[in-house]
Amino acid sequence: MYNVKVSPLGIMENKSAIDNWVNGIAEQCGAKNIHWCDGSQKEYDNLCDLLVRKGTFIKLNQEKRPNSFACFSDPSDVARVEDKTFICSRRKEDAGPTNNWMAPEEMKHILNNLLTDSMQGRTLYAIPFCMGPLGSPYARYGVQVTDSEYVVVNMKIMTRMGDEVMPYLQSDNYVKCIHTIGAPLRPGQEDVKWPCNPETKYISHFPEERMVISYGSGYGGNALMGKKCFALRIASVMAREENWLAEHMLIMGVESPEGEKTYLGAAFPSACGKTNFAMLIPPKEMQGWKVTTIGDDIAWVHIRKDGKLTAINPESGYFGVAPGTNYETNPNAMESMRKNTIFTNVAVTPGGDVWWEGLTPQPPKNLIDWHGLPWDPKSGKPAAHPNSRFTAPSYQNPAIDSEWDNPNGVQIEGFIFGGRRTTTVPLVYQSFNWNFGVYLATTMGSETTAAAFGEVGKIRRDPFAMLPFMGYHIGDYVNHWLQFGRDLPMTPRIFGVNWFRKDEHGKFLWPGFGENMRVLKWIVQRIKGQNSAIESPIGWMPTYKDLDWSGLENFTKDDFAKIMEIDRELWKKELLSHEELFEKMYDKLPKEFFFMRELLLSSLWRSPEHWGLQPE
Ligand code: SAT
Ligand code: MN
Repeated sequence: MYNVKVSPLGIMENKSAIDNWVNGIAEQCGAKNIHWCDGSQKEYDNLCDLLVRKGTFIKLNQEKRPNSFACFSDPSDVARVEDKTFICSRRKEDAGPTNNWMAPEEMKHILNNLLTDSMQGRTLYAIPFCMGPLGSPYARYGVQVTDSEYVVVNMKIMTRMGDEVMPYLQSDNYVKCIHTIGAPLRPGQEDVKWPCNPETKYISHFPEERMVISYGSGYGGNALMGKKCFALRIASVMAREENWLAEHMLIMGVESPEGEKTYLGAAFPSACGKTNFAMLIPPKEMQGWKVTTIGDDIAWVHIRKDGKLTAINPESGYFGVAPGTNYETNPNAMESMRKNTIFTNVAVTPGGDVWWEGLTPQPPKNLIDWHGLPWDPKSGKPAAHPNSRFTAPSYQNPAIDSEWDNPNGVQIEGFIFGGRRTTTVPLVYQSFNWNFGVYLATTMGSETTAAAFGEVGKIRRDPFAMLPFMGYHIGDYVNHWLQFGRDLPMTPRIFGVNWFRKDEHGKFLWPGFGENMRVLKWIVQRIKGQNSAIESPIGWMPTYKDLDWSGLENFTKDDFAKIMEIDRELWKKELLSHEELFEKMYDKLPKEFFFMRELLLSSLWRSPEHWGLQPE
């Protein structure tokens, strides 16, 4: 192995091993030339200009959206492709029952053929990048090669990249990320606005080699490989080996009126409002409470020397869902994307601004839809794609936490897990202990959303909101969480939430958004031992009086009883359906889980009078 030294000037003395790797790929892929990204603003501006010239980017109105761009993807390339995402571990059983698996040699054989000459007529960009604050003991490094300028400029927002990373990069400490859109440009052939391979896509992870090869897609988690490919799938494998956690979690700070700060990690599946929650603005009646953002999507959690947990956000930007975002639902996100932002698959107004469903009650006239065509409001089709996104730098978030770039991370005192559940699951409850919390998170269910290609609205078990992002066997992952807890002198508290419960008429029972602060306050107070709860069959729950209702007095005790209701028959069914997941991971299912399920089931048989559930 090469040992690369860092000179006092901070310039890597020898990057030839990495150079060789990049040059080899460029040669195989038949790239026209190689561009090592320096990460400068000038480089970013030049690439955006190039994308405008190519017709990929539309430069937005400079007054309304300074230095911002919109683009429309190919209709085949609008979300992650889970059926084309593979974990190519050497042994099939290491990928587990929830991942697609292919033997590394077999996948490499396929990719070898596909990669050959795949970048013809295009520039190969080499992006050295860092996940986490530069120089942090918890940061990890990567080099992505790509033939997509769109990917380079998005990576510039989402990661620390370019020259500043070079001093930390060593030939044996980086994750190899190979990306091609799979659309070679033959001589004389005209380029399209969103080149990709509409037929063939492979997002392939080789965990043992710390390598990812992504072919055929230019969009989101398929192509911005620092995100799900590295920071979750590959990092989850590293984390298990090195005893830490790589999680699909936002990290938020909650400050009380007394100035006491509590940091929490919260996991929700894609497109269930993590960005909104991470940027929450409390209702004005809850004076003095404040929420600040460390991250909105991914958390890397480590055990400190004192046994407490610390977390960093490996990313430096937001790749947030646009539809539904507005000045009411998420003013901080709106401010974050006021300038220096890339919009993908939103609609564009004649005045050069952007629009999506839910931005304003009435759509502006003469919109261009996400297909790049004039939009007919009567068509019944949305103007913006349901998974349209904004890519915006973290530092533009008015609610950014002062510690967000702290190399030492922030101390995590609690975890929240939540899915999108129309029925059954109450607004909030606290697990009896760490193990029950792991059970809760493992059996978490959610209705599917547009963030992944496929049917929307079906319930699927999504353990820890990690199902699409697991780099190894789900059973090993759950056991890792249990073991992790055993290593902690004091385990953080674990909570379940559900903002999405509906009444029998299909109406949401909870107003959501800023009002979630009421739930958060109870959570923080529980962590600090400052608020009460009653025992229910599934965990500790607040009664009506335990929550702060100032400003939401029209939410009655009856409403609360409804949203907190534990329907015994539904819960018996719920527990039975856990079987389906357990059966899948049977060989690795922690033995604790059988007993916990039995315990939960048996407490459902207790009569309601004993739950103390009546709101007093
Ligand atoms: O496309 S991404 O994976 O980046 C977004 C998401 O699904 O959370
Ligand atoms: Mn996500």
